[in-house]
Amino acid sequence: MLRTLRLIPTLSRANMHSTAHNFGAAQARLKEPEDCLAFNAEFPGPCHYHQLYEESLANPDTFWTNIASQLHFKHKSDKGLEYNFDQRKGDVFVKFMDGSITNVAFNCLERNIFRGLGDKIAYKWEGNADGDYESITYNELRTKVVEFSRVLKNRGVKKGDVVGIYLPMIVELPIAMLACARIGAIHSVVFAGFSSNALAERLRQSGAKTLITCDGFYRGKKHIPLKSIADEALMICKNINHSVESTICFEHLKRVTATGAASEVAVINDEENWDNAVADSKEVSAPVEWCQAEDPLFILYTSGSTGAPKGIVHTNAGYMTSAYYSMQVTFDAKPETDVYWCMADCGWITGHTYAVYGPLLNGMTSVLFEGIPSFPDYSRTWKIVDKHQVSKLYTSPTAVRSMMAHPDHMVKDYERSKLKVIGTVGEPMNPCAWKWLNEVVGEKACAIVDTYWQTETGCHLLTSHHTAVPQQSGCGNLPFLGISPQLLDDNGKKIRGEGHGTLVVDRAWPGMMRTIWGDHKRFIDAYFSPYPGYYFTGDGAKRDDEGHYWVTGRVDDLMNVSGHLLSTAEIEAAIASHPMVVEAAVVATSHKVKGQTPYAFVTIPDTAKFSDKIVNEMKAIIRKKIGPIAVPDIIQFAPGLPKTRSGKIVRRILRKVADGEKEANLGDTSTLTDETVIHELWVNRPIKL
Ligand code: 6R9
Repeated sequence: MLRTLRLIPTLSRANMHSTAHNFGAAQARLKEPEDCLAFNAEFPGPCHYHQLYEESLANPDTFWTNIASQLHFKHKSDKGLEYNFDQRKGDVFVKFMDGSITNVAFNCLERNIFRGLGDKIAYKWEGNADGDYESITYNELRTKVVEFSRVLKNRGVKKGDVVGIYLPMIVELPIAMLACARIGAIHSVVFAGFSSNALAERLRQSGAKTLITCDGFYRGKKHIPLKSIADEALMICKNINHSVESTICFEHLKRVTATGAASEVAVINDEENWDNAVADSKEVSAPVEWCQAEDPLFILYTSGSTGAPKGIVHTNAGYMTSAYYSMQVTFDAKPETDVYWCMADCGWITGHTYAVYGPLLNGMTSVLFEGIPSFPDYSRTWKIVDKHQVSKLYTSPTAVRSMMAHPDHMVKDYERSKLKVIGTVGEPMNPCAWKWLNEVVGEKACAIVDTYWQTETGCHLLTSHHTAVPQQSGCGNLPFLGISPQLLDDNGKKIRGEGHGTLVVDRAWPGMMRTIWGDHKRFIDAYFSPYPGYYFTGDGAKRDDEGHYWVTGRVDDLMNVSGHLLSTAEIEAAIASHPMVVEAAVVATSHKVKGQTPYAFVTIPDTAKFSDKIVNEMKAIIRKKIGPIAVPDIIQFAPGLPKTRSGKIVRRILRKVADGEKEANLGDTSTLTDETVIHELWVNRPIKL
């Protein structure tokens, strides 16, 4: 029965019109379906990609509502996609199946149980310690979700309320998310690696009155006292006039093997304790809350280029449809036989769409991993792949780079014969990482699928689907079904055919964000004002003569560290809060494993000495305010910063210093107020060139 899930919308060819995209060359070379099978005969997938793609753009309403019809709606309206991307024509908005009524958690759980999947394993949980393992079936998961929905109801959480979730990768994380979805509450997951300040700021911004956390966890050998960090965040919340009324804390540490010394023992009051809360709410009724298609499902904060994080809002019907379908197509989902593993944390969008909603909507069995690829050693990933006979793996270039630095036997000692598709996300895939995945991990029998997308897009935008794009290193991506990307030049003019420009999208798709929580103006300013009529991704891209896209990186002031977006402004603000700092500028520099890493230039008063002590204090502030991931590898003393006459820091020059370029290769410096500061930057570089 599950096999019939892949839907091929039926549209008459006569209805199709050609799109503005230049796929001519690709199509000429790739005649479907025979030729695409030649690329990889083992993988069926959407061989008819080009035909499906044309259909998805020619008649999007039919295309998407046909897909949605495989999911459960209590009521279906006759609406499809409605949107306006051009603020000159009125408010910017996106809607899908407006007026329809559904529930995403019901679709993830009850719908699968009614289809006979109740005893199927939903999650195979691998703990941080090798040997800590648990599995949970769809029936059991539903029982836990209902239990926790009762807890939330008992705490007064109502439809439309925001619930903060601060948990590591344990089954209670999807349980808490699904319980929110079941009762129509809006979850706002905060990555468990974020600091108390970052958590407090997100709780305040989202208006969350309830916080779900756990006592602590181990990350490798390191004990993370999550409850103490959460308590600190609640204190900070009080100081910033936001009160969180209710905390629920899961006792996780008692069920795991300690892999290091516990730094602090959490204090959990009886009324905070998850198990007590479950016992106390047994009689509470928590039925499925039927939600409007456009009711918010969740908020997820992502870095903003001006510093303050943006609360991206996703809604029920559209997000559900895109998560369901993109999971199915990109990974060639075969729910009866697949064991799927998305290595991303649920604190990021990849964990939301491709570790929780996508796989559950498709009735998949997934691995949920609490640990890190380096613990107990770098063979852990492959040990898990072998143990669970993983067939589809979703990872990141940064994880791949960290693993490929170790001997091949750490992979080859483990069986990977079931592995068929390896997806990557977060950053561009570099050729040597691709080669390693292809040759060492996949032994040339796996499809390697780069996926480009964003928190804002909710689902894949560009992918190198292996049946549509030749499987070879350095191949670009094609748009996902229903996605219509464009490249714009510096004047905002569409680039036709080959070229390099700003990546935008000219029409809506169901799973895209709807607004920024509490700041619709910022939503318009950030994403729709730069190029009216287009969704602005913030990335640059090239398009080759075959219509393949190559994302080249951010065009704004964000950097991508190990697949996580960080704002330079946010790190600069943290450094500037050190009392000695006169001015700070942060740029991204390339890093062998992390892709990019922050590099800071700091000016202190002439009278003060730039010492290791000051540098360590600054690092501690960044760690506390943002989190360890944002700590620069190098904090360099800069007697002055290069500035334009209008006072704008010229980061182009700072990037050159950080990248270790020779002083002579500076480019034009004529717009600087004081050219003498430049030489000083090279003189003060801690690693001499
Ligand atoms: C899913 C996710 C989004 C930003 C995005 C871009 C970068 C993501 C990429 C990629 C090149 C890929 N990015 N995937 N760049 N190739 N395959 O990562 O969401 O955390 O919001 O980051 O990440 O710069 O704009 P998010």
